[in-house]
Amino acid sequence: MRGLYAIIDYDFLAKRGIAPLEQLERLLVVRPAALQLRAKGAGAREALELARVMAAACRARQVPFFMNDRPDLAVLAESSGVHLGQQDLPAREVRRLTPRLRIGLSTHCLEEVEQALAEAPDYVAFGPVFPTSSKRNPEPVVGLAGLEQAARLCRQARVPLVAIGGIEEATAAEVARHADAAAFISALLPPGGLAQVTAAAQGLHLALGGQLSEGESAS
Ligand code: 3NM
Repeated sequence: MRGLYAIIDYDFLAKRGIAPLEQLERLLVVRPAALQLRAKGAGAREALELARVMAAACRARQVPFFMNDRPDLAVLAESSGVHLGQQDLPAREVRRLTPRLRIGLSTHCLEEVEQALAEAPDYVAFGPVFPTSSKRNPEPVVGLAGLEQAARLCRQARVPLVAIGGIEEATAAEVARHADAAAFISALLPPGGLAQVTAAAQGLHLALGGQLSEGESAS
């Protein structure tokens, strides 16, 4: 996993009157390292419908698709995996439900990183690295110094590290010195709106050391 981990945030987009599938198309052009649907404000039926479309589109591009929070929806949508927060089902319970899903675990301090690594997840997400306004009640900022410490633990365990929270193109290269990938919400929807999504995603993916897919240019 190297480069851009794109998050499509249902609530963030709804506030701006943008349909999640419109952002999806523009992100997939870049072939990010992974893509997640975060749909905290959507009902289960709507979230499932969206996840099904997204999972299929991601599969066609060979982009791993992760459903946030909900292993049941992840299975039904035939997702690659599920991203679990500290309040969601534990990884070992999800594995009892299904051994098929890849599992990403969200962490916010080194103790949580250690606990997460003990579950042998497919990746660990760690943040917020910088202040963010895209999450309600975010945990304290961990900074680049915290990220560096988390990276040491993840490297030892050979588990990919995804940095998250307040990261922008200007800080992406520095983040990539420690993390394998970085996740974004707001930087994927610049002030120019949908028209700038692909360019923003490309810039972030390249700054993180991700590779552009065949036929794409960095222009
Ligand atoms: N989780 P932006 S920070 C969804 O620290 C989320 O676990 C975080 O959005 C964590 O790129 C965050 O706009 C928000 O800051 C990421």
